[in-house]
Amino acid sequence: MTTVSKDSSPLAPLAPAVASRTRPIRFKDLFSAERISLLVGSYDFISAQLAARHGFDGIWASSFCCSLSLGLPDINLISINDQLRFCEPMRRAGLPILIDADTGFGDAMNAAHAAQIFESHGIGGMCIEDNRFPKRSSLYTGVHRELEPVQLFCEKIEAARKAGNSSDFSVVARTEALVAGLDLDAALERAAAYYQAGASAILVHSTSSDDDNVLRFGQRWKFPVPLICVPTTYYRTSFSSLFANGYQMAIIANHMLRAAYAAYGAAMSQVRSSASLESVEPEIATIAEVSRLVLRPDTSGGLCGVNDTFRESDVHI
Ligand code: SPV
Ligand code: MG
Repeated sequence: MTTVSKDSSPLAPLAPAVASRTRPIRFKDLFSAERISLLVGSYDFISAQLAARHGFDGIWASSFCCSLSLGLPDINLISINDQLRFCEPMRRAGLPILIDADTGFGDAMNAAHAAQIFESHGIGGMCIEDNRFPKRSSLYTGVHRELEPVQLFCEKIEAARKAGNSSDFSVVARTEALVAGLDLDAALERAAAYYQAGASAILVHSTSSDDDNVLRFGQRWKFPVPLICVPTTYYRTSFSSLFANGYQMAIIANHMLRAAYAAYGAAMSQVRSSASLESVEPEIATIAEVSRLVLRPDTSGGLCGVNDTFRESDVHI
């Protein structure tokens, strides 16, 4: 079945990247034998900058967070150009970006087109999931879930891998088998087929609060590509336990957005109840603190120089 992407782009297309911004990040270099790598779900410059400042390894351009920040549900509404618009400020944080490309924007040709565009904008990789278009967020409950036939999804992976000009662009294949209620064997079977189709890494998703299937998947995985997981619902599992059970990367998918939402709410509630800005002032970042993200002190101690994060030649994208 050929799937059709709904390109309801609420944002204007990006101009092509300038040469200095197209240096690709080798996403695959994030995987290490010594420790688990951590990506943070981000959706704007500040969330990406905080991920960099706190020592995380990369950015997950989360469809859940990017959709929500546009006031949209995570149901395959955001387009290739939307994702590029989100990545534009995020890449100023200097971390490699893995774009959450949902179902790949359509069929194999759409996925290949997306891979070409993302790579030409210096993005490190994209992740496509085996949900059938139009997907519904894995975190939404009460949803009937159908997966792509394995062969069709393999064609998407293969096409996206071949579309890139260099082997440095990663195509992560994500299986939603466990989310859709299939068993561990079915999930492993799908992932093995995606490996054979050329996936650079496998993302195994689960929305169970129990990590059992995810850990057993990691123990049984025998192929030489890294495993990634998203421990949103089995949040009690430590990163070291994920690593010990075969995962080289974990995605902290939506915590930045949820933390921001809680902090915004707490501050505004305090302003509303105290009917003044006084009590909230010590609770929030200073103007200088946030301005320093984009400016640096000039010689007289003011803040007017442009911060290094804005030097295009230094930008890691
Ligand atoms: C996202 O962050 O958009 C993801 C992870 O795809 S999840 O929301 O858990 O599906
Ligand atoms: Mg997503």
